[in-house]
Amino acid sequence: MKEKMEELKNRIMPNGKAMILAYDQGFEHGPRDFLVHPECGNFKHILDIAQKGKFSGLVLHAGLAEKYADEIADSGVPLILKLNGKSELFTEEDPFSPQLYTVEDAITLGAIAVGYTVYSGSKYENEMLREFSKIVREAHSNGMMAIGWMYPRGKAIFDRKSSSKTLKIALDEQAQTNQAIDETPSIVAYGARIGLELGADMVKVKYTGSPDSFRWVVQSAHPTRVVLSGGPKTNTDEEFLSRVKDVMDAGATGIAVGRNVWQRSDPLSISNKLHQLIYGD
Ligand code: FBP
Repeated sequence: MKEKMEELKNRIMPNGKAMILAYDQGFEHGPRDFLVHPECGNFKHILDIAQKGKFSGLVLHAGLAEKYADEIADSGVPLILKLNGKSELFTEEDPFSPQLYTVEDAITLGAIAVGYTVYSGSKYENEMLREFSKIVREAHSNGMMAIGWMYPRGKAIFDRKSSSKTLKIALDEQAQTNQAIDETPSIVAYGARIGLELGADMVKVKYTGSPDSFRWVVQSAHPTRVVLSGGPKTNTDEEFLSRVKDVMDAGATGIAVGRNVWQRSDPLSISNKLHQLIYGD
């Protein structure tokens, strides 16, 4: 099992670095994310970007993974199945993203790793922590990697009267930088650490605004690998590339991003630049 795990890890992290394309936004945000560029909603176009752009993984929900199983297998791009999800139509302040598929489903669909979002801080965090910890165990028993989308979120993290000491530190950080509370170093680092404590092999987190603060996130998760979540498309390629450079300088393993690649008019051009930054070629 250990050998299988090593082999699969090398596929998602060739040379120890990861460049993952996320395409679960049609579920999480809705097809509005595809309006900016008509081809964004065409899965074959996305798979083409993943293959030609030399991505080391592609994140999907089960529907696309099943409908395009042959094309994905032919492309050679490693599949990461996202096991939970929620739509943005449900707007309660405390989010819950239920598990929808199992590790067994992921294996049947040809995935070599599984992903799961944990909204720590939500009043439903207990449920998500429980589900993800079980998924990590099942994935590891099958020699697969488990990746946590660690996104602290919910009413409690906006409560200025909260008794959480981390939140007090985060509010001080926010006062200095004007960052969103869920992007402050203390909150992001705590989410990343929970991923490590639950056994995740990799955690995907938001950017904290500077290489120094991101280094703290990487240290908090160590030895779990840390990858950057992209966020909305930046105005220029350079702006996004500079953020990726910052996180790589801070010790990140790479990226797991979507809109900043496939919403661009020339997704292959930015993919090549990202590959250069992450792998040096
Ligand atoms: P992007 O790079 O497009 O931001 O995607 C990263 C991601 O984590 C997706 O996997 C997921 O669908 C989405 O962000 C969740 O976004 P939000 O932070 O709005 O919930």
